[in-house]
Amino acid sequence: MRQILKKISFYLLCFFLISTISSCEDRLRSELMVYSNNFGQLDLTNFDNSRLFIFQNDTIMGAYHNEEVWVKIPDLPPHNAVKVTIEVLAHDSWDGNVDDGVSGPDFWYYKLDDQEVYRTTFSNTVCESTYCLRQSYPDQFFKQNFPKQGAVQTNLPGLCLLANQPNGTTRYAITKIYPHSQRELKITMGDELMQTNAPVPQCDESWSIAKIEVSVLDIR
Ligand SMILES: [Ca+2]
Ligand SMILES: [Ca+2]
Repeated sequence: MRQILKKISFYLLCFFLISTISSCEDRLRSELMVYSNNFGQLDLTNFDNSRLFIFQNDTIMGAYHNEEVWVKIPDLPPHNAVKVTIEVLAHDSWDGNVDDGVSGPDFWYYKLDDQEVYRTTFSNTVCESTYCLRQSYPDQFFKQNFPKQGAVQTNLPGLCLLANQPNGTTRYAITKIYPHSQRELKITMGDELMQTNAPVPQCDESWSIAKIEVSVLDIR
C-alpha cells in the first residue's frame, strides 16, 4: 500500500513539474523592444499632429486638448502580441468622472490601428471629505478611484491654470499587452476634455506625452 502511495505521489509530482515548466515555456517565448522615444532626440518620425515643448527641463510632446496625435511604427519583426507603454502627463484641473455637462467627464484614451483599446479619466483635484472628484485610472472608465491614484509622479507644477502650484501636473505610465501580428503598429492618443465654463479650456486642462515604448512579443 505504502509503495503504491509513493508511486502515485511521484507521478503527481512529475505531472505538476511538467505542467508548470511547459506552461512557463508556453507563456512568453520572446520579447524584443523595437521602439523607445522620450523625445530627447527630437525624433518625430512617422508622427501626425506632433509638437514638442520643454517642461521642467524635459522635452515632451504636447500640450493637447480635444485632439489626437498618432505615430506609426513600421517594419516590426514577426510577433503575435505587443507591449505598449505610454507616459502621460495630465496638466492642470482635470475633473475625472464628474458628469455635470460642464466640467466632465475628462476622458483620455488610446487606439491601436484605429481601434480604441483603452479609455480612462484622470482627476487632479484634492480629495477631502466634502470635495473629491474621482477618476477611473488605473482602471478603465467607469471606475471610482481616488484622484491621482496609480500615478508615478505628482510633484510637478501645472502648465497653465495651475502653473504656480507644485502638484498641478500628474504623470502616469500605462503599460498594456495586446494581441497584434501586423508588420506595422499605429498608436493614436487622444482626449475628450470638457470645461465649458473656462474662458480658455486648454489652459484649464491638457495633456502631454513624455515617452512611448513598444516591445513585440511571441506568446504561445
Ligand atoms: Ca477643469
Ligand atoms: Ca474638465
